[in-house]
Amino acid sequence: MSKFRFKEDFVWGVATSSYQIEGAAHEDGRGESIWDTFCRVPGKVVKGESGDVACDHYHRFEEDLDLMAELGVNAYRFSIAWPRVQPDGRGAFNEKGIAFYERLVDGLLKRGIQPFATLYHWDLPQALQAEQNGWESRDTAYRFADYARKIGAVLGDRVASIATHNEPWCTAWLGNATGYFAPGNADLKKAAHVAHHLLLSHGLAVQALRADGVKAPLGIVLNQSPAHGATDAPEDLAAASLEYAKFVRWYMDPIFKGEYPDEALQWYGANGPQEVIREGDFDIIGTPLDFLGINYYTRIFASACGEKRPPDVHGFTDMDWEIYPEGLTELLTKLNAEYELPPIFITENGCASKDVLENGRVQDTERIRFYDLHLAALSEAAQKGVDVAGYFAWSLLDNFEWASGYDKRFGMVYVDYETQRRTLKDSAHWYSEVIAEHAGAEASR
Ligand code: GCO
Repeated sequence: MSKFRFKEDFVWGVATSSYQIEGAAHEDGRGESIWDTFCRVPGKVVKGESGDVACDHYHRFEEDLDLMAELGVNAYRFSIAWPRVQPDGRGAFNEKGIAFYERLVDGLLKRGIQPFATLYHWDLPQALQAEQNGWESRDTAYRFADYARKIGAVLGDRVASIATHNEPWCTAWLGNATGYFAPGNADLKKAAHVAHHLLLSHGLAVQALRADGVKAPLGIVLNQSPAHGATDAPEDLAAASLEYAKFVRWYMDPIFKGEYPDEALQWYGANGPQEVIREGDFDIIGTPLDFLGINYYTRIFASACGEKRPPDVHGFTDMDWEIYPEGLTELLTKLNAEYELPPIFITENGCASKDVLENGRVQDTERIRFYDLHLAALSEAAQKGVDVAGYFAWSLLDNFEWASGYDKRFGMVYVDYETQRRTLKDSAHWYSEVIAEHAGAEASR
């Protein structure tokens, strides 16, 4: 009997992204991405690491597909590297790059695993950054729609869904307001302009794919958290409300309500998106979606007087992120009350932990506890009426954790980067049992 209650056709998956696992950064015609460039900037990535080799998934994808089949997942969320498909971000497409994703998708289908494709997981063709400052330029939104149409034409009849973007907040805020991620800008107005062009590109791509007759469900993936004040003092509650507006509503409101949240617009002031918003943009951005992907990791804990560490309720992950499963139930029920939502997939949830491979085994009990707590929280949200369609564990493999490099391990499968040997961790075996129990429970219901 499964202790988690989800609908019978619930999707059980694992997730990865192109730059974090593929490697083969200069192979078969792949163009440079802004992350290839960013990794070469001294000090930006721990130990100066990069995705040059990563998990060598480009060459080892059949083995990784077999691992997924062994896990018993019925879906796999992956991203397509735009520069592998269209090296310059415009013009010619790279047939070898496209062929890789056709082999990947066909390999999934052959194993009965549904392919959930993401068009953009941060690896913008460097040529677009060099020529027109990437997402700062409105034209890049139109380049993205052209790229989307190509993927729709080639894979649209084989993939189970297409998400336009993964976590536009990371691209806009971490990549352009803080400089922590590629391309490394630290300029609030650039971040607001980038966010608007990402949202516009999302809407343009959805409209173009629909116009081309692509049948795959279309959506977007947003990283979200509920926000709490460090205390009940009005100034802390106001700080939490503002952070929620900047992090969650900044993307949800344009897509589902046709406007930016006023609270956050006030905070941006002259650095807001007003200069780049054009007549009709919100009609494009608000094109109805078939699903919403939500990546959940933790809550926002806000204080009016700077950083405040949350109380230690369930502990902290190796990223020093608070483990807060209750936040997933709270977030989903709040969103469900405030927006007209399509079905929701949890497209990422997982934790980094200090995994040790010993005698061919990784006893990642902390990760099992993390998944157990969050699946219970998700099940509670489903019982409260949230239309929860599926769950993707982040991640299948240990992989390149962006500015943290390879030190932070999120995988259910341990990767020895010296040998590229994969080892299923205890959490992988646990996840397999959970999936089997759910299938059994549903069959007997
Ligand atoms: C994200 C990205 C992933 C990360 C994962 C852990 O959500 O930031 O989608 O690429 O690796 O979330 O940080």
